[in-house]
Amino acid sequence: MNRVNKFCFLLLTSILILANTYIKAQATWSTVNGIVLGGDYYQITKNQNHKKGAFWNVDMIDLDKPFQLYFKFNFGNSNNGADGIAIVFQKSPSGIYAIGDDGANMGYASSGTPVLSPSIDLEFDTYDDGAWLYNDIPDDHLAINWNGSTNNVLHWASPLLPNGGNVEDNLYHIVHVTWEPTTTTMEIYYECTLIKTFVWDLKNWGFGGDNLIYYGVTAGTGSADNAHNFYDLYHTAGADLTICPGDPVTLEASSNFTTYSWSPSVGLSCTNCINPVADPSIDTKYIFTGTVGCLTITDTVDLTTYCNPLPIELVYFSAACSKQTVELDWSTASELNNDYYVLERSSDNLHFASIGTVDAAGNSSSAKNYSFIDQNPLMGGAYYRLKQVDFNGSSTFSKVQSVSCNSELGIFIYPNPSETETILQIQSSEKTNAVCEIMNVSGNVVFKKEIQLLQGSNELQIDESHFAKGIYDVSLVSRNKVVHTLLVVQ
Ligand SMILES: [Ca+2]
Ligand SMILES: [Ca+2]
Ligand SMILES: [Ca+2]
Repeated sequence: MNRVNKFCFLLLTSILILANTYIKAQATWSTVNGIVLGGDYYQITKNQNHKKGAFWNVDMIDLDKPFQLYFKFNFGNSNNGADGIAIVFQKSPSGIYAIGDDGANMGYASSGTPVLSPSIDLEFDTYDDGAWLYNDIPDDHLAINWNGSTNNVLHWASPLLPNGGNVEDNLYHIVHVTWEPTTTTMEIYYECTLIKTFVWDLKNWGFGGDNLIYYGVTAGTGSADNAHNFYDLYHTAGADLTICPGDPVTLEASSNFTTYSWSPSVGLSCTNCINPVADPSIDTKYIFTGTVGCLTITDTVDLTTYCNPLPIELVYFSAACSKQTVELDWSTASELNNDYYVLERSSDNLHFASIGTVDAAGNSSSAKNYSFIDQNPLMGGAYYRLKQVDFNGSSTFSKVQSVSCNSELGIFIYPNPSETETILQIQSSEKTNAVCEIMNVSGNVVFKKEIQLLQGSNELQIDESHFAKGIYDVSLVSRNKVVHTLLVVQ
């Protein structure tokens, strides 16, 4: 939800609250004849006779959603100059290349067949061309026309200044427009003063049911001229986010207002920077307030703090020899929607197969102990892992454990597959010499090393950075015993 607060000369005139409104973020402007001045400033026409120009946002606007558009317009420095700036909503076949005629047509209207049609045209007209042809008044004024013609009048002229007069003072003046689709109401403000409340079904009456349309600004000069410039104002707190409680996230706000601030300050790294780091521990709605001239607006970002709870809290999973069997034990601190466990075994730490299942507690907040016996362990040792399956079928895996019981020599590889380095863990029942060989699929030995094994667990580090990607046979030969396993290099 965004709010627009309008302060004029310290007088609070009104507060407008719009639900689910989005404030225009920075536009991507495409221009016809215009000049990008830099720093969000743009020139629509030079102060030369018979010029016309347009800037269109390449992103269309959605009439089904509320929006707020903010600009600063500079109408030039000559009261006798011409002709003014228009805010135009259009779906011309020419799209972002559309341009009308110069002079009193102000770049949106055409003296012949209209170019900008269909369109809704909000003209800020600074030159009185007379009531007869152009429905003008002596005061610089707002009028609303449609379909790219100065004669298709939807709203007759309203003076921009409370007491009438000229606005070509070579200063930038805030102009903003709000749209509320549920009431089909557009409000048009000049220097934060409401000039026109325009209730009209833009989507259905203006654009034949089309909700996605282009918008932009146009301007023109005739035999009198002025430079027509605008400044693109934007202020947005960025997209709503979901984070784990306390996890830091940088807020992607953007603003080119004069001042800005955040509230509340709880969980923010700073309250007057544009992109604070937020790490709230509870759901928090942050309000991003910007002020420029008479205008104060806010946008909000909702940070929802939520983490997917783990299905089980596994305290440990172990594999150990027990006579000629392998005993697998595990314990959980808590369980959530946990249906059953699958015990899986592998000879190479690559290909696992189920060796049995155990029912789970379902939901539990107290410690649970489980065990499973592998009655027929693999010769040479094996890798074991625990698969946890939810009631909805989703599953998670424990870390892999290895064990060698019924052999005098066993090799295990961590990690596998691997990229640049892996560890061979070698189990030996005695102190002895052995040779480790690694062979590629063509039968070429790429690694060979003689090693002294101690009784128990031994480790050998393999630098595989010079190995080609592929599958390798790893063998360990100790006196009359040979064991093999596979290594995958990625
Ligand atoms: Ca004027
Ligand atoms: Ca005029
Ligand atoms: Ca006019």
